Amino acid sequence: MATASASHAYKNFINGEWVAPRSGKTLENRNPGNTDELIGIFPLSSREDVDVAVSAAKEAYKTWRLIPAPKRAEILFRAVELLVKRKEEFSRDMTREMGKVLAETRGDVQEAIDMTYYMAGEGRRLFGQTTPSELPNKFAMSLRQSIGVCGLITPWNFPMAIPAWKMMPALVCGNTLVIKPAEDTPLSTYHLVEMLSEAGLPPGVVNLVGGDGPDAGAPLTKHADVPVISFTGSTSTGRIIAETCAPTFKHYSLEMGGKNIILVMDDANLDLAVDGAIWGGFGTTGQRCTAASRVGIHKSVYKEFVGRFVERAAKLRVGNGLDPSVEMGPCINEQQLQTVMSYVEIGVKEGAKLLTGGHRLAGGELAKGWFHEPTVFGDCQPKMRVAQEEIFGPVVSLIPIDGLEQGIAVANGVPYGLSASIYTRDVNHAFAAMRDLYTGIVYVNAPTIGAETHLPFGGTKQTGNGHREAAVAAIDFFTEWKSVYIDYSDKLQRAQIDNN
Ligand code: UN1
Repeated sequence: MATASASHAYKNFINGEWVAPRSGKTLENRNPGNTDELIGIFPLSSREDVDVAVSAAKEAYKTWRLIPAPKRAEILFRAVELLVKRKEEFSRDMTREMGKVLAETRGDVQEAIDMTYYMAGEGRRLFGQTTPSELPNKFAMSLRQSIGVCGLITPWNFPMAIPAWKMMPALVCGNTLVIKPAEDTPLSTYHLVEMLSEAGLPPGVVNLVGGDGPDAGAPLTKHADVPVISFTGSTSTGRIIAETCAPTFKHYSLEMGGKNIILVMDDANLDLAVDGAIWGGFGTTGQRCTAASRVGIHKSVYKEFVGRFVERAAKLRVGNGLDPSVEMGPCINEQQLQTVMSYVEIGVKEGAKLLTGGHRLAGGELAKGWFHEPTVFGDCQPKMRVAQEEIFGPVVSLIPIDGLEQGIAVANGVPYGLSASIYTRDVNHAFAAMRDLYTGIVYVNAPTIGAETHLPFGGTKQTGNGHREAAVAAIDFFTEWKSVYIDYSDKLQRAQIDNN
């Protein structure tokens, strides 16, 4: 069988074969840090390609769902061993296609590894419950059942981790799937699919269809044979997906935007808080849904924190992520860079104080990429657009706060609710914040990024639709509960009636 990496022209993976898109259309995947570098030519699939992939997944589901979960998990264990062996190569490829620095792409592949080990372990759990019946000689239990073909749509900022978050629980639970990765970073998903195929996954269980949202993603979300959709991306696309799924009551899980905050209290270890805010704000060039794009700082330490933070931000080395001295890579594409630049203008216009950065970086080697300076706005009002809207770039808005109560109000006063953090040495403040921050994730004395795979991941309000990824929460999403009653009394027993 031809492998995806045999040439620069990549294909779709459908029913265990690498096949050219029926659409005949392709897309160039270029390095966002140097657009002269072509990573590969990838399919731009159409509805027809999606249809073929869904039929393959539907057919494969008939047998895959009946394979015992521990056996399904063994394939995942084999795949993860292959991933571990090739971690460095895949990390380098990811830096080339996505731009983030090698330390971070290693983290991304590691997150895929962690999730695969975790979900493979679930193959021997997938616990249901047994419980006493209210009637004599009657047995009651709940079982997890697979659902069917899952449509997975994944973003470019975590090109291997997020596909793994969705694929591994879907598979171990007995579902089959069609995945459409982001058109900016398809290669990493190709690598993941190749590993699963090499590990012995039966044909049709995983299908990969490259392409964009309107032509490949939309037909997948609309498909009558796809009862489950899992999406990570923007809130505006998530809303369209919700509308698409509602009429037929598909199950859909949405992971969308964030406007996460770090609160720095007057008793915080400021060195630690500055370290955390730099990493949370500028790690992955701020292109994480968990990025710390706001920092709320107690007025009594505001000046000192801002001085240290701005000095560090201004010194960050921006460039090609494969260079070990580089600390921050490019924006993913021209459009994202434009978005960042437009928010800089918006911030200046609405009266935020531009403390450092604010410009595209296009000198020398950087001219061929989508680089932007680490940018900090000071003296922000909580309702300014730069303090309310997700920018998804290297821009951090600093907001002075009076104390814990107001800090929490500022933290919660945005349309999103993914992640929040507090730096404090006061245990009372820490516990009050853990209780009152209305987000899916809270950190104490650590930045807003860095979720681990065995805890639920997701957020409140416009960040999500009530579901969580990772951990057992993912198993909840990719299965359906079935309650089973077995009456061995040999007579009619009426619940709620005969036992009273
Ligand atoms: C995302 O930004 O979409 O918690 C996911 C984190 C990472 C995952 C981020 N483990 O920052």
